[in-house]
Amino acid sequence: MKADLEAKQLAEEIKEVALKAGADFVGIASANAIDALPSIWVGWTIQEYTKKTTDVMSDAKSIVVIGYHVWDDMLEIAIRKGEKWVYPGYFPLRTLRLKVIHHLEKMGYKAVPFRSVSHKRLAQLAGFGNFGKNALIINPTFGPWIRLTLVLTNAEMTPDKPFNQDLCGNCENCIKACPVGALTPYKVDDTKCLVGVHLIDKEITKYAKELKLYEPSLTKNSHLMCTECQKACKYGEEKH
Ligand code: B12
Repeated sequence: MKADLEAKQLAEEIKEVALKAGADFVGIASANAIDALPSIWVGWTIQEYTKKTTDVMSDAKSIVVIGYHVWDDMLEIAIRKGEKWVYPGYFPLRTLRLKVIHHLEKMGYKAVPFRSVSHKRLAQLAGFGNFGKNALIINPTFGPWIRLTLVLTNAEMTPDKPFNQDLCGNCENCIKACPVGALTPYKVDDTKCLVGVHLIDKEITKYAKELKLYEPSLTKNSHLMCTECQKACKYGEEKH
């Protein structure tokens, strides 16, 4: 009973820390809940199966899921740096994650960034939204305009309830809106998605016209990433 109360209080405290630091919402998922799901191959970025929490921390108990609202297209900027791309719109997430990590460490817990896992699955488990036909997590208030980061910890915290409502229903606006036909319900073809094309194709000739139309270039090395599938979503419109 006492342990339950402590877990609840700690969850509240951590949420407050992240919200005060500028997060738009925060949720808790239990390590057991994500470990119960089968691992999936994430060849795109990490070339391996998603990790179990215990592969990263032997006594892992909870994951703090942090959500950040993309309120303006400028946060979709991608800037080429040599062979690599940097995404300044994602920088605030690092600060938010660090604040949570420092707070947990000060309390004597272990806390590390959790990368090798599906962020979208964790967001659904932490109650942020449903996995939509645009292959993104859709939050009832912010729609798909959210970005995610995770902290794995051995602190016991009361988990939030998973989001189990279907927000998409019969709507297929995102699928129709994709200028290159990269979406089929719940799946993005990374060889077609304009955001992905930059990363796999150095020449980028096949979709040159679409890139010009949907990914405006601001400077020699930068462009705004395509957001057509997000714009088409009926959730979060008025917030963006
Ligand atoms: C690589 C990558 C891409 C690749 C796509 C590769 C792919 N096939 O997923 C490309 C470059 C195309 C891409 C594009 C974009 N991405 Co991206 N991407 C990632 C990244 C780094 C890894 C995803 C990955 O490896 N996927 C591989 C598949 C196998 O895993 P998965 O997508 O997580 O989930 C699959 C399975 O779990 C399965 N599944 C089966 N049952 C269930 C049940 C549930 C509930 C769930 C959730 C899933 C699920 O279906 C899923 C799709 O196949 C993640 C961050 C991360 N580490 O998770 C961001 C991430 C998914 N991307 C994100 C975003 C925002 C985008 C873009 C909008 C670009 C942008 N502005 O940042 C576009 C949108 C395109 C689209 N409509 O999906 C956000 C999503 C936020 C949200 N609202 O959901 C993430 C989480 C980044 C972040 N830190 O916030 N992305």
